[in-house]
Parts: sequence; structure tokens; C-alpha cells
Amino acid sequence: MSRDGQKIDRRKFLKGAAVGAAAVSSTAISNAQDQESADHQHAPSDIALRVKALETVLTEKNLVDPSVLDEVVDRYENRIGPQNGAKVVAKAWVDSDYKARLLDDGTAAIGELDLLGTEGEHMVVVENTAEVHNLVVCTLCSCYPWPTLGLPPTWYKSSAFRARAVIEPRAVLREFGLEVSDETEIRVWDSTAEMRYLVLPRRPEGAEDMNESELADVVTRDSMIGVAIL
Ligand SMILES: [Co+2]
Repeated sequence: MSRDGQKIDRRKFLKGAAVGAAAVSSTAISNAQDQESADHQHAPSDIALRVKALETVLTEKNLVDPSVLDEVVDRYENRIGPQNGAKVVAKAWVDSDYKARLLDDGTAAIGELDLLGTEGEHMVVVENTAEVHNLVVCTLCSCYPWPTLGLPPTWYKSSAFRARAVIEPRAVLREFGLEVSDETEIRVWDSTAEMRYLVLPRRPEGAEDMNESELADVVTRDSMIGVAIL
């Protein structure tokens, strides 16, 4: 679907949400959802509906500009995400000079690709090797490098992951299906508002003949957080 098509759908949906917000009636909300189900596979969750209703009210009171909201949503839905981090990783794999710059000064090297931004102004890149496996967490909240990885997954924000990643990283990784041998050191990096981390995973076996863009396609979000390998 084109971007314009999405925007039209979004507008249509806002009208449905407005009905729900104004009436505060479960019947009105379920009608809005039924209407929406005709166009979309999944009806929105209750929280999504509340957000949309709030957006509608703010828009009607001229407190927010809906075109600005559309721009923000489009940015995080379509343009900012792990595909950006994957570009950084793939470039580091094929360009050893770039890799050296990336590990020396992540912020500058990611800036070379124009991939810095809000919630990712100061970046440190840590390299997985045969001896060291890196894992990123934010023990305090959910600091995460938005420009290179998009928005953090739910489990990253969970109190269980935040607490246990530091205390028992090997057990946590095992639960993600990743067995790290006892000989491999696990380094856990605690993100802050000032410093965000990106893991440079090891290039997978059998990827020797791939070009940079093919390599970018095999890099996963989880491998750049450190809960998976490639
Ligand atoms: Co945080």
C-alpha cells in the first residue's frame, strides 16, 4: 500500500476513534472496530484506540498538527528501524577502515551514514569476537538506539530482562535460544540517556560471497542487541 493510502486509512480511522471518544460507549467502540476490521486484518487494541481517541481530541482542539504526527509515525514505521543498524554492520563487514572508525568512535562513523538522531546521539559500537559476546540492556528504563534499531521491543523494557541481563546473562541468553560457551566472555553494556550501544555481530559462516546490501539483509535486530547471533 502506498504511503498516501496509509494516510487516508489513518484519517478514516481517526473518525472512527472520534466516535468512540465522544460517546464513551462500548457499542460505539465495537462498531468502530467492526468498521475497521473490514479494511484491516486486526482490530486495534484498547490502548491503540485510546491513543487514537486522544490524538483526535488534541487535533480538534488545535493542540497538535496531524500532519506532524503522520510524519512521526511514518518515520518510525517505515524509515527508522533495525534496517539502519544493519547497514552499519554490513558496511563494517566489507570495509575494514570503516569498521576501525566505527569501533573507535561509533557516533562519528554512524554519522558518516547519516544515521544519528534523537535517542541515538552518542553511540558506542561493541564487537562480538570468538572470545567476547556483547549484550546490551538498560537496567534503569529502556534506553535504546532508536535511529539504528527503531523502537525497543517489549521484552527489552521488561523488568525481568533489565534485572537479569546483568545478574545472569548466560541464563537469559539461553532463554533467547542462544548458548554461549563458558570460554566466551559475556560483556553486558548498560545503556543510558547519554550513551547507546550497538553490537557488531560476527559475520555469519557462508556469507563470504555476499555483497554489502545482501549482508545487510541477514543482520537481525536481536543480533545487534546481543540476544542472538547470525
Ligand atoms: Co534507560
